[in-house]
Amino acid sequence: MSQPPIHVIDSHTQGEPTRVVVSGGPDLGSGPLAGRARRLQLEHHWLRGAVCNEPRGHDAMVGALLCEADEPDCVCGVIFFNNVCNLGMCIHGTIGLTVTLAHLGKIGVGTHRIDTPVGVVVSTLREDGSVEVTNVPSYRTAADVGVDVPGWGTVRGDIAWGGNWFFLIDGQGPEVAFSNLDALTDFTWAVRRELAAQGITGEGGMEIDHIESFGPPGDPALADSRNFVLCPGKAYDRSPCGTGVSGKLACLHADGKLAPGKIWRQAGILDTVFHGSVTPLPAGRILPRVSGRAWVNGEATYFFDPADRFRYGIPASL
Ligand code: PYC
Repeated sequence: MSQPPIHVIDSHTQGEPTRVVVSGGPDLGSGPLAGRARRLQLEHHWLRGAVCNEPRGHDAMVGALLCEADEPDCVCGVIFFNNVCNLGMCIHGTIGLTVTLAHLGKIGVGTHRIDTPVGVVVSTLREDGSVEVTNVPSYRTAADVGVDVPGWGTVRGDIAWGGNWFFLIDGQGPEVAFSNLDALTDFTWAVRRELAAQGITGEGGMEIDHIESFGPPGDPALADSRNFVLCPGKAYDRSPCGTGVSGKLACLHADGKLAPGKIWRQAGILDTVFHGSVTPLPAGRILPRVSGRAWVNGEATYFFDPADRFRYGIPASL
């Protein structure tokens, strides 16, 4: 049977794209979003290729499958994915999803609960069009961990959960600047490979699949820091990466460098800025709030002609 069309709405969050699949996606059944995300990964790989791979997508594209929520009082559920895997949470994607739902007339200004595979998040669409996301509880599991990286020596960083697993590096490797994208990609990719090879993981052996490198901001009047974030498929985040900002906030708070309610201004590699703050929780955890802006910039219907060899995207290997 040929695949019926799917309908998508595109947005970008300060440079980073989100493609929301609003209809025609696979039937993943019901129950907790984590189980449905596993089914998407194992049984419906075609969606990732159709949405995130060329010829329709590219390696920086983040897909967002709109679902029924399982948790009560949520406006919707969502499963985020990129060209290689699902994401636990995605803040730039939640900001994109929020403006997309508003564009569709499904929500207005105000506070909306959204179910995700790692827990419920709360998205607030403000009068001025900006969006604040209250993320899942975030925390640092290890500080100042050394990993030996050929060509770079011992690279030190913190391990933190912000809805995805991050290794956060400060002041090492290539200068964090847009002119250094290739060198930053090589450096962070080498770190990621060595973390995996040396068995350095997040909790429960979870792979650390996001690497975040920090340097000074381009303009200290606008930001406190600039980051480069390498995503699991080797693309870099064009935004400051909200789950990465959550991990950073957890580390800053654990180091006594960020008081509750104080604003941390995190620039990404394009010098677009997310604002973050923390509310302390028991056991050294924090509840991060991260805000930014997104713009709806396209809408499409995808067709799946059985005669089209690349209807599900060009695979990583032929
Ligand atoms: O904003 O959380 C984020 C994110 C994760 C991966 C790409 N963006």
